Amino acid sequence: MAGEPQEDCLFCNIIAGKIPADVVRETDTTLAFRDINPQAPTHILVIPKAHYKNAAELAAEAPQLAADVLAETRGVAEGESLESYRTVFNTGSGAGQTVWHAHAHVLGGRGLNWPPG
Ligand code: DGP
Repeated sequence: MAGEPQEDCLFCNIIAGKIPADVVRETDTTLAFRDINPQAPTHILVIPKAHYKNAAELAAEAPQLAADVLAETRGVAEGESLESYRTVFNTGSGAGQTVWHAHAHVLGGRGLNWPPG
């Protein structure tokens, strides 16, 4: 059920402390940790602690939590002293989503091309 922890979800297991992660920020409702496969000098994921399969489901079912995630992307950027950065929500496999727990990528520390691939 949306919002409930899923045993087979990688990010739910990181939240539960069962899988280690390099955590950089935490609030009551969100967790931010470094991506295991960084695509930029700074590449941090911000996730809601509650399980929603992607940003679309999160926005529809828990809009305040979606706002919390977005606010934390700003917190991450400030914490990393990023003047310019990109916030990305891959939604659906065709857009590159591989982990089915909503997450924002925060990428920075290098020039970023537009449009993305
Ligand atoms: P996406 O492709 O948008 O679903 O992004 C998933 C990201 O999750 C991807 O950039 C790699 C990252 N990732 C996958 N497994 C792990 C892990 O075990 N630990 C961490 N820190 N990141 C992971």
